[in-house]
Amino acid sequence: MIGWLAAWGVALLVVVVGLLLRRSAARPEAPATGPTPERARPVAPEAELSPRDRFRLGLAKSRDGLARRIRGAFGRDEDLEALLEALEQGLIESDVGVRTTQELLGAVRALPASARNEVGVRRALRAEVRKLLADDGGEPGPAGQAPWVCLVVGVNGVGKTTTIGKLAARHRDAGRSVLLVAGDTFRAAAIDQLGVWAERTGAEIVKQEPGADPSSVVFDGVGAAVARKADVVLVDTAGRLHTKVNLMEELKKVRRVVERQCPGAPHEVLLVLDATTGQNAISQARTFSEAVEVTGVVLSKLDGSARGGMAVAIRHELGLPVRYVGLGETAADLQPFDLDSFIDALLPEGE
Ligand SMILES: Nc1nc2c(ncn2[C@@H]2O[C@H](COP(=O)(O)OP(=O)(O)O)[C@@H](O)[C@H]2O)c(=O)[nH]1
Ligand SMILES: [Mg+2]
Repeated sequence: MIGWLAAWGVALLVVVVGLLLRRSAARPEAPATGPTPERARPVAPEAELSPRDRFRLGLAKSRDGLARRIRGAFGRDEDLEALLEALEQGLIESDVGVRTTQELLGAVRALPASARNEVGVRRALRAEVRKLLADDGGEPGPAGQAPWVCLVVGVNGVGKTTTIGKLAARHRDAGRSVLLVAGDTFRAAAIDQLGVWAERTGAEIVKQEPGADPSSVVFDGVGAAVARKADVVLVDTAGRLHTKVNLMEELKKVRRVVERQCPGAPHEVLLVLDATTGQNAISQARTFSEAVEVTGVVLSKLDGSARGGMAVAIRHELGLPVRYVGLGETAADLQPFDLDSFIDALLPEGE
């Protein structure tokens, strides 16, 4: 009898442990409690992750930071003003931006007292973010134009060249021919870096010697793309800031050359902003917008930064759509901005 009971006990233990192991294996992330979880390693190789999972993984720090701040806003005080103040601080620390934060707080203020709890506030914030970002749409790309020309601009180190490499990979995967133009002629390393991406993705590249006039490279590159009937042209540009005025003049000139070589181009001017630079990115966006008519933003380095709120601020304060987010350094880490994935990754409904 005792032996029989012991056998059943062991069997039960095996089943329970098995179930627990399965549960933890199915969860790609560390539990939300305790200190900031490290960026969790995915169970599946990164290449097999769905876009939604990539958003979740890349925005882990932003999500945890915001969750802690929202949670911290409750419990101490029942007073609405105290709650709003704590939320305001949390949202601003997440780089949602002062003006946008006020809009979001308005939605919380409008909540009936019965919904003024963590779940209710999350719902209100989610709904308001959805409203503010509602018309962000789709991945830019050729719609009959050949070539379709995309100019990529931004200050040094934000991730322009890397983004071009990732974009080249996406367009190549979609079966398009791609030509890269090495318009950042300032350093030899920048030209080489683009060359590596060209090789890796099977794109063509047009380049000149370091120190060459960027406009001349762009003239050659776009001219070649027109002659060869390339599908997509991605133009890299320099971004060194110590010559801010010169840089803007240079970019205007590059833009004019593109227009002249290919009527109707550039079809897209992507401004790359580094999410880790916070509100400074907003002023960069203003400066670039004035010079070259930016049509969309790539928010890079969202992985590992606790400032995912930037995407909301950019859309709301600058009226620029966020086209892509950079969630790492590999080709698969550039993701088209998807509103639902973004909101679920940043502000999950029940956490
Ligand atoms: N973690 C992370 N690093 C990135 C991302 N995008 C670019 N980088 C890194 O940022 C650094 C600067 O990138 P680069 O493309 O050379 O910037 P550029 O000067 O604007 O052309 C490189 O080390 C890149 O690997 C991203 O989305 N996430
Ligand atoms: Mg570069």
